[in-house]
Formats: sequence, C-alpha cells, structure tokens
Amino acid sequence: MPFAPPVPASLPASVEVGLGSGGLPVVRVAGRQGSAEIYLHGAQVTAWTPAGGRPVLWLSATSRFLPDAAIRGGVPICFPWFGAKAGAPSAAAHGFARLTEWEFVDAQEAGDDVVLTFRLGDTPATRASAWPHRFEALYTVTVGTRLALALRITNLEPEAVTFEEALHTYLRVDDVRDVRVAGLEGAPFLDQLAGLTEAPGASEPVRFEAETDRIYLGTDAAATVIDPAGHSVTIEKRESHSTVVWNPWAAKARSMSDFGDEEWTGMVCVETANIRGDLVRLEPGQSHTMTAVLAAVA
Ligand code: TA6
Repeated sequence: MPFAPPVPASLPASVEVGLGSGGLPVVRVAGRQGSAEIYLHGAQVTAWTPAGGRPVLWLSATSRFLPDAAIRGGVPICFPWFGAKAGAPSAAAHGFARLTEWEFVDAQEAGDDVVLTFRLGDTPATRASAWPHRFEALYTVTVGTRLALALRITNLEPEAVTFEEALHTYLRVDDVRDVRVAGLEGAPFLDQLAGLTEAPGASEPVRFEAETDRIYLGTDAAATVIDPAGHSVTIEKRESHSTVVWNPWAAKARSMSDFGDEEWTGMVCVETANIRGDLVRLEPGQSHTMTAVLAAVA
C-alpha cells in the first residue's frame, strides 16, 4: 500500500493529492485562473501556468524525485542556510527544507485563487543538523493569474536565532542568451564565481554571456525577466533584501547529473532571498514572512 500523506480534511474541487514522479506525493491545482503542482517534498512548486498563458517555471527533464535529493527546478526553498553552511562542510547545500517532506495543512478557494498552506516544524533530523533550533515554517502558495509565495518562519527557541532563506525560482525562457533581467541596475553584487568579491552595480539590465552566479544584497527592488520570445515575468517581493541571479551555462550544466547538458539555454534563476549580510534575526517567539509574487507579462 503506497504511503498516503496526511492531507487537509476537506479539499476544494480544484485541488487533488496524488503520487507524482518517483512516487512522491504531489498536490495538483486546477484553479479558475491558474494551475500548479506542488510536491510535499520540500513544499516545492514544480509547475505554474496562469489561465490562458504559458508554463512559467522551468523543471529539468533529468531532475531526481527521491526522498533524499533536491528536485531540480520549480521553486526550491533554501532554509535555514543558503549555499554551503559556514563551518559545516558536510551540511547539505541550501539547507534541509528542500530535502524534507512538509505537511499539507490547508487548501481554500479565495475568489478565483486557490490558497494552499504547507508546514514544516523541527524534527529529530533538523535538531541534529547544523541549525538545531526549534522553529515553525508555514508556506502559503496562492495560485491564480499570479503566483504568490509567502514563507513565514517563527522562532520557537527561548533565545534569538538567525537564518538565511531563498525562494530559488527557476524560470523558463526561450533562450537565456537573448534574455535581460531588469530591476537590479545600480545594485552591487557578490560574484560567487570570483570568491564572492563585491562588484559595483551596472547601469544596464543583467545580460547572460557566460556562467552567471550573483548575489545582490540590500535590494528590495522587483525584478523583471525580459524574454523577447514572450516568456517575460515580473517578480515582486516583500521582506526580502537579497536577490540571486544564476545560470550555469554549458560546462556547469554538464557537471550536474540532474541537469540536462543543453538545458541551460532554457532557464534562468531569479531568487527572492535574505542571505549573508541580509540574513534574518528573530527574537524568541518572533516571526518573519518573506513573499515573492510572480506575474507573467505579455
Ligand atoms: O543560487 C545559485 C546557486 O547557489 C549556485 O551557486 C548553484 O550552485 C545553484 O545555486 C544550484 O545549487 P544546487 O545545490 O541546487 O545544485
């Protein structure tokens, strides 16, 4: 008998739970204004299509769907650290949230939107990790003409904690070599390909001519992925002060076993984050909510 994860007592007609790739539990949404797929593994949105529109998120055709591996594509949640964990070389990149099964706690229809809530609390495994704190994470996914993602973290410890977070959004583009990312003009960035040295802000939107891996700090600006082939998307954000822009290009794509060799041309990551100097500090009992809102633009 395949494992049936606990689901909310009542589900609206637009929501169903089933088994997806790799037999992993998946929530499928067929709302009036948009459709989506969310795996309980990492509460990872792997597909979103606004009604009458095109699929907006990119998912690798070679992604793994395993209980102990990250799904390559969609919107992985990086928490409670981003990238490598300082002082813990064996800790999983980008934290444990994307490698853990979340609870599906609620689903509601709100007008033309469908609002889903997922929960992750500390477990024996997380308490044995490089970030052993007691916490609650609530993730609200609103599916409609826009995709709204809200990650709320509550500190359940008697002392303050700090953490990093990112909604590591993979966007589908026609050809990344023709794409520009606007909204980050003038913002300095840390170049992950140059030992995190700081580079001055540019006056032009970001263009892609090689592997690109940049951390923009201290920016609250919305970003727009401008794709001349018609896949343009805006990403507005709240309570997020960092933005990460990534494309692996050819060599890095070939080096990743869950990423197709030629797939790098069809995706770009624009990530809503609080990392490094923008990390979040929570006092006991305090909560913080970071939000990203994606909208396809014609
Ligand atoms: O967000 C950019 C980045 O940190 C890159 O450095 C690259 O490693 C990417 O994330 C993917 O990381 P992953 O652990 O999913 O292979």
